[in-house]
Amino acid sequence: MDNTLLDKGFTPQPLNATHYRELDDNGFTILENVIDTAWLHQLRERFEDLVKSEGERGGIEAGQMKGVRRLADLVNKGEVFDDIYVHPSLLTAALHIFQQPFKLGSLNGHDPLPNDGLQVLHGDGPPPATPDGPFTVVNSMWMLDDFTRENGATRIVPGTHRKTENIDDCIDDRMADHPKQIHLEGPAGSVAVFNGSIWHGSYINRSSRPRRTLHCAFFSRERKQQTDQRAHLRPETADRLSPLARYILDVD
Ligand SMILES: O=C(O)CCC(=O)C(=O)O
Repeated sequence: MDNTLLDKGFTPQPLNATHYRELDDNGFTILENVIDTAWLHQLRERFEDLVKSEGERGGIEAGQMKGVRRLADLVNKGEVFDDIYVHPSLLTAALHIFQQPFKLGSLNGHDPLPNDGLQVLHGDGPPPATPDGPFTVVNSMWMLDDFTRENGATRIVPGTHRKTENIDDCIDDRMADHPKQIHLEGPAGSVAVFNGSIWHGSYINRSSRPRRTLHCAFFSRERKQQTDQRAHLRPETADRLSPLARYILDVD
């Protein structure tokens, strides 16, 4: 447990036994109905506004990808994103995986364009030193659209979060389908939480529809953030942050 998290105002929101088992055994779980309809519309609207206003610069703070509409540093790009990285169920799931203090690594957006979006299988963090950890990255996928196999729902290889080998020593072609991969499918408004060491990747969007998501990633506290929140923090963001948000962002 991280007592500072509690001191700063975090109230754990216990998940059901299936979620904990899936996080432990498979390396991921899907929480449904996290985003209500009104919030979902606001998030989609802001996603589209930012894609339009940022144009070719979209995602540049964290990394752009051909064939994918990307956004980055969303902490500083709208109040509508404030409740994501302090969401009680998300923090509860993250703490269950980490078992140590953690902070936000980055909050980004990702939408594979039709007939594009295939990404190499990868882990977001290094393989753990032992199959039981310690784990240093937890990621989450906030589904702004229904995630289906057809529109490029993320592929993921269950159980690989416990592999201590480097992925390149296990797979010759990381673009190819993996025989054990499955897809993170779920209705819009769901949040998939996964151990960052698991092998996963964005998949081809074979539909003509968007497959928008927000990636809210946490890193163990000693790691360097993908987005340095102290450097990026805008005054208007700082003005509305709770003590818990400041701790998660590591801006003090
Ligand atoms: O949005 C997805 O399907 C996964 C993207 C991903 O893993 C990444 O950008 O590193």
